[in-house]
Amino acid sequence: MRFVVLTLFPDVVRAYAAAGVLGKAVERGEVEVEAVDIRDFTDDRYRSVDDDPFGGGAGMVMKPEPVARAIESAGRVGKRVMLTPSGRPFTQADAVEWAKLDSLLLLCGRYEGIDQRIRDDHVDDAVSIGDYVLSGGELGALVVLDATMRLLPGVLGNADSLEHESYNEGLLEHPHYTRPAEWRGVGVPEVLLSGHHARVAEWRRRESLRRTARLRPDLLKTASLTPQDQRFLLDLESGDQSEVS
Ligand code: 6GU
Repeated sequence: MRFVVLTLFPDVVRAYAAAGVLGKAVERGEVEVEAVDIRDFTDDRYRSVDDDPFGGGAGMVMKPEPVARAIESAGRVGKRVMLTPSGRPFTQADAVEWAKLDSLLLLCGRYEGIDQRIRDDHVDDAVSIGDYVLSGGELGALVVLDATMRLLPGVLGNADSLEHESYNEGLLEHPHYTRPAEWRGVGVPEVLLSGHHARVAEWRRRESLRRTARLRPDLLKTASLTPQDQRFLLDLESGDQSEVS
């Protein structure tokens, strides 16, 4: 899959794309990351990419022409997505959809924003990665890139992790433990050492439900819950078996 990232900081994007799982996928040719410097599409002697906002006020706005030229330089792409705190929330469902495309263009804003005419007519979507303000869209673009590329066949190298993720869909993950079974005086839940697969699966499901109820109760509204899940959650509410973890 080809990712084209339009940015004023192409080095940041290239550095990230060279590391870890993504770096390996790039080396293998499964993922291509093109970091395009928007400044290369200016034509004034100062290479200026921003200007004062019409209507006045603080801050600067990214000029439309260099951005439009940078978008056009990418050629045909599957989707063009702008990263901005004023976008709709990016979700795992977007990553699943976008992983089916052959290419994705990610447009990073800086300054107060990009001229609205770009958003209206030159991109297909505008997303945010959360309710906080970053100084630019680069971290958002890398979040979208990472969440999307790790769904591509062959990238994770461990088909099992993804299967398990989809099984657990809509709930927070259960706790994980590894050796040693006692570490600094703290043990591991006995059931995990029992070798009893059905009981392990049940424990993990309940810990997922417990953690989700405690930390992300909003997710329970849309998660697919079995009658046993529902019963466990009702027991949780009445008794007080909840804890932070
Ligand atoms: Cl995508 N960009 C910026 N600048 N701030 C954000 C964001 C994106 N998502 C949340 N905050």
